Amino acid sequence: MSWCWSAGVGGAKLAHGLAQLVPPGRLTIIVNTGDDFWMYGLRICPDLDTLTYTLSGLVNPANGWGVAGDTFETLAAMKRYGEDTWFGIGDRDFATHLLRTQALRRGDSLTTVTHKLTSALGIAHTILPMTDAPIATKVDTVERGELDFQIYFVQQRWQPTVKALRYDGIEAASITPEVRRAIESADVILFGPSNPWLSIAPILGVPGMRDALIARDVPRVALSPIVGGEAIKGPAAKMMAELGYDVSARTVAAYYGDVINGFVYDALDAQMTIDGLRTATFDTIMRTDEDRAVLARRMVDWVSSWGDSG
Ligand code: FO1
Repeated sequence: MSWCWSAGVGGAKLAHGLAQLVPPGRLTIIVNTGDDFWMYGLRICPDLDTLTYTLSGLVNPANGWGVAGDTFETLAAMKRYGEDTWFGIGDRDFATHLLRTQALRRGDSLTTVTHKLTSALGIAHTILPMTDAPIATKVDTVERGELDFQIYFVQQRWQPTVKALRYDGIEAASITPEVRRAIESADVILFGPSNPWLSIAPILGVPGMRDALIARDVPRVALSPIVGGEAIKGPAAKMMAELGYDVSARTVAAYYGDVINGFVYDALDAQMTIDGLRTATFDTIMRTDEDRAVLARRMVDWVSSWGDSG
């Protein structure tokens, strides 16, 4: 049984739960790269790194990103030179960006260098960028016009009012053979509890991605990042309201459209009916590693109960 998982940062926790359940080599995680950007001449890929650090046990658990116990001496030295230091890259984290940038400059694809880094850290599952083409999520805001993603998310702490989003480079991007193979061989496809507009939209926006997913007659299940009208973490609820959507799990299900045939949302919203999909409600808030494994197990058991009726 192989799984395929499209994750943003919100998805890393459940991916961690699944990685504890699914046999080595049977879980492939397709990751958003719209948050990627250049800083100090280095290629930073936050969602790939969050999954890599989470699955290798290196992640700073307090943030969900960066390396646990990291120091920031390099950043302090950058500051002494008068450089911008609003993006908190730790000294150990720099090693990842240096090696990735060196490999990209040598001509390696992002898929290749991601495999090298995750294998070196002993990760038994496969982490794939959604495409090898460079993609840049742009956030058009009322107060500051169009912002690069990390300027919006980190420097401006996602406070500007969002008017629209676009994903630079997405039209020219293509699905890698590795991603296509993962989708075609998956017995189950899950979409993590990620921000649909920031983390899932870029993945679904890669030309051919939606069709490749919809073509698979297997469980294609999304997990709601909205619980009781709130986001567990990050700007999802604020952004949905600013874009004029009703902030609810139902809106998230509608966003996915025919990409999914199943939807999981939190027991707090159990009174909410969502038509046209197989649905289940669980306690979806993951506070501990144990919570991650329990939710992953519940989702595995639920889709397994679909049986041949598909
Ligand atoms: N997020 C922050 O809110 N502040 C930071 O200083 C920050 C640093 C950082 C460094 C490396 C990395 O891989 C991620 C980092 N993030 C930081 C998180 C990152 O901006 C977000 O995880 C994603 O881009 C949002 O999906």
